[in-house]
Amino acid sequence: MLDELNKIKDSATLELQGISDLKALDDWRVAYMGRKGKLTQVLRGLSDLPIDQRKAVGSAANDIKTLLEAELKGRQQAVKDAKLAGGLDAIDVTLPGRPVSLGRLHPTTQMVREICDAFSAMGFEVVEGPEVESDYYNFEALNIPKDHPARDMWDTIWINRDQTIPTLLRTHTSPMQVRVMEQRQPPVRVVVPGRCYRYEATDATHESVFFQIEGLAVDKGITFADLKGSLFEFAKRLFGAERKVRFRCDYFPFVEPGVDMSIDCFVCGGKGCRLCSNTGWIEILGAGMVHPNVLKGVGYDPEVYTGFAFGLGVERILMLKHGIDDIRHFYANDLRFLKQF
Ligand code: FA5
Repeated sequence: MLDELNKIKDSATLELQGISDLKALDDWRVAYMGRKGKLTQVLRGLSDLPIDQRKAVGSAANDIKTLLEAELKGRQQAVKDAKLAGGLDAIDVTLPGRPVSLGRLHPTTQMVREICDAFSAMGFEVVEGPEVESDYYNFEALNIPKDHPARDMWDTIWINRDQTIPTLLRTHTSPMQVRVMEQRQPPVRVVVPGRCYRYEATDATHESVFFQIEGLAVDKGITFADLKGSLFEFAKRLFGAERKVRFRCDYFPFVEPGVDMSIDCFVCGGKGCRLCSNTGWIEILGAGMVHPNVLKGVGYDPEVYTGFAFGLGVERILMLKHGIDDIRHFYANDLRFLKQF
């Protein structure tokens, strides 16, 4: 009986070495260790053996079974590895694909579009202008002559201060008021989104590069009521129909009168909270009626035409809308921040 077992072992081992596909390996397993397999038959016949042989044969048969099972496992793995290394199966087409990381619009771009859409719906055209400006458009044409103390309000990054036409990085989008009026006759209704630059010590609310949106409307008979109505409508579209607005006097050399506009705090409804510094109001923009000197400068007769202008900081509005506590997050390129928009 032991001889028979050894023969089974030798033939099984020899046969196994020549098999190189998984189906044939399974057939081999059935032939030797299946229900009617050669080794199984021997094990079944154990009970017919005399008691003194039974133990030795049984133990040898079990050892052979363990050995063959281990050899089978090793061979199955070798066949799989060989397939993966060389064949088509190296690519497992059933694996889920790696997710493609999709880009998205920067929050500032989204907000610029939202604000421009709100004004487009009121009949304003969107135009853009140069970021490298002349001293003339950034200051002089806006009623801010050389050495006027108001120039201190805009800490300027100069490109060339000494040439005949001094150039700078625009400190605000207001120069486009003048450029647009020079090129067109009233009625004029434009909004101008764009990057602005200031030589700032940056902090939680000040960046040296940031976005503004300028607005300008000039025609016969435009009054302060038009300014209030348009900006009130804009605030409602952006911050909700229930918003209240407040205008207070402010000074900008290119408007008269000048104002700043606040909305009632949309977090506390005007009761006072951290966002509105307990005032109940949040300032969102500067505005005013276009100064007669600016109109004269572009050849419009201020006795015939009047207009209003406004300018707002895009990141500041984003900060208010989303409760962001530091403007520097916008341009720090941290995807954990940007992916939230
Ligand atoms: C102006 O720049 C005027 N040109 C606005 C204006 C236009 C008034 C038309 C009247 C008529 P001001 O310096 O306040 O004003 O800036 C306008 C807005 O830009 C501010 O309310 C703020 O939201 C934003 N802003 C100004 N400086 C910075 C800065 N360093 N970082 C981020 N936002 C800024």
